[in-house]
Amino acid sequence: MSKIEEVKAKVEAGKSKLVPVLVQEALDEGSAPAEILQAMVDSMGVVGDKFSSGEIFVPEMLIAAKAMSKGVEVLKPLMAGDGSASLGTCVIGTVAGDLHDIGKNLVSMMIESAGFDMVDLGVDVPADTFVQAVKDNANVKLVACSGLLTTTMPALKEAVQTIKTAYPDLKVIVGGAPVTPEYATEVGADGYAPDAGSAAVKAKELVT
Ligand code: B1M
Repeated sequence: MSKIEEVKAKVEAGKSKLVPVLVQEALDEGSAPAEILQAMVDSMGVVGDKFSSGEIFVPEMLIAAKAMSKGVEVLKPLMAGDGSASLGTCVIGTVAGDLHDIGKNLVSMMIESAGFDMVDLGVDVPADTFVQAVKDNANVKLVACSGLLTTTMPALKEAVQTIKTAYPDLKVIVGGAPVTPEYATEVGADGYAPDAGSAAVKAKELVT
């Protein structure tokens, strides 16, 4: 089994102590950070499929998520930007009722590496909290809202509309597995991205 395959297997098995060690070993063997990251994202897809088919339950999903987060911590310094030019501040969070944060964290990491200063509000963020964060922080140019559940799509809509009502000119980007470009347009977002890499590209495009 290659080191990357081992990383995948141990994320799926939720081995939080082992995953960061294996990620480091994969790096030491010359694997690219992006390749290792993609392997872990693929593992979460497998975990989701197993949950859907009733093979595993919420606790197993949770420990797999923790294992992936530990692996991402090892990669984060390698994927950060050089900090030379700031494009402004980006406020990011997962919308109200939604506790999924791995995708949001990856998006945050990539937007940061594109040159933004990040203010991460975490998960389960009410619409008004996004607005408050824009008030409380200097030079906010972008708000990024993540939503992973079909049941929290209305919360995503509320977040975008509340932010846009308070700050009509502020750019808002949305994303997450159930979000489509059509939905993003419908709720009044300025941008949509399907994954973390394209979120960084779109973020930059929106403010420059
Ligand atoms: Co949950 N969960 N979960 N879960 N979970 C999903 C999302 C699900 C698809 C699993 C399934 O049924 N196959 C399903 C949603 C179904 C639906 O709504 N259609 C689901 C469910 C049902 C639930 C619960 C309701 C289960 C229950 O309690 N019965 C519950 C809800 C809790 C809540 O939020 N209120 C629940 C709970 C959990 C855990 C807490 C156990 C855990 C999350 C832990 C954590 O995040 N810290 C969890 C996990 C781990 C998953 C899966 C397995 C993995 C999610 C993940 O991290 N993926 C997931 C199945 C799956 O995704 N296949 C599932 C990896 C991550 C890198 O991808 O988050 O999609 P993703 O992010 C991507 C893109 O979406 C995009 O870029 C990211 C990186 O490329 N993106 C953006 C995300 N945000 C963006 C923002 C942008 C742009 C792009 O701009 C701002």
